[in-house]
Amino acid sequence: MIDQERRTQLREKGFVVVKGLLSEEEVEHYRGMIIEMSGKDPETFKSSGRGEAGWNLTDGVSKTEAFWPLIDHEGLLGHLAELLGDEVKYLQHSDLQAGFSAVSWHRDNVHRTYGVGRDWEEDDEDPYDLVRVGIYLQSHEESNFSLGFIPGSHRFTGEGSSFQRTMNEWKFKAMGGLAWIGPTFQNLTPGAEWVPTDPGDCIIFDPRILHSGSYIEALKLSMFVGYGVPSQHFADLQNYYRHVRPELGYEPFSDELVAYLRERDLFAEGIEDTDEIADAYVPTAALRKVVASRRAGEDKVTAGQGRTNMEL
Ligand SMILES: O=C(O)CCC(=O)C(=O)O
Ligand SMILES: [Fe+2]
Repeated sequence: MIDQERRTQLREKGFVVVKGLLSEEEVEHYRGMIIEMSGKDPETFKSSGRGEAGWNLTDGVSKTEAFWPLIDHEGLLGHLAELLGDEVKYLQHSDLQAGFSAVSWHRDNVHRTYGVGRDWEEDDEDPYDLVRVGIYLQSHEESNFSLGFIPGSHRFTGEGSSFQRTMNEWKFKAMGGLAWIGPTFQNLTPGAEWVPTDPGDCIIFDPRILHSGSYIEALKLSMFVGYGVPSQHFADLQNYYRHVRPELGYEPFSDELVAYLRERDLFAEGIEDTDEIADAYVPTAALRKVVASRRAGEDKVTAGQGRTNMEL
């Protein structure tokens, strides 16, 4: 059943925080698996910035059966039903991350230029009912990690004139660039709301909202999953990651995952595959090459040149 107050928060502000979604046992279970897969050692990990490069397995939850219980986690599905209703399906937009923090302001959706493209066209008939869910497994005290948001930056119809808001977008682009210099610049971003996270905490957000990870001082471990109510927006986001951004290494769902989702009524039926989405954001060719080679574990950047992670 929809909880109108929380739904309004998601729609107006762009994110909702669920403290302690996972139990201590679940946190330990998922932590152990990510540490093993990533080869990252919490004892020796060097912080982001000029520290060690992070590990990010794109679409890691869909690709790794041991993580599927997260997809139909009862508590999480309960929150999603309150926010988006009973028609929620699993959306192919996932990640497993260790020591990875995307430290510049960015969006995770298809149309990343504010107001351009159909992600920004929504009405009561065709709402943008998609969310990205981040679940964190490390303490704030140790890692100093917070996820930052610019509240309201996901809606074209939000507060302020469209001219004012377009100017604002340029400001955040500039701030995004400055954030690469270091945490002091990142902390100067006006209007940002920073959400500190502790083990098992979950943040449910609109993929269009401007957000940024903070710099980290210890190994950060996180898992991302996507959900939504099937629509053109849903099809666009799935096709975007699967077909428009091949350098990210998304693959079609395995037959086993499709069966797993169908058994739980979480599979979005009938989405047609396409690699053509007008106005979709694509990084420069050079950036795509870096992303692809990092994904393949061929990162040749040497220590001292800066190991800060980029957004995808
Ligand atoms: O650093 C974080 O936890 C945020 C990561 C992020 O924004 C992303 O993976 O898209
Ligand atoms: Fe992101």
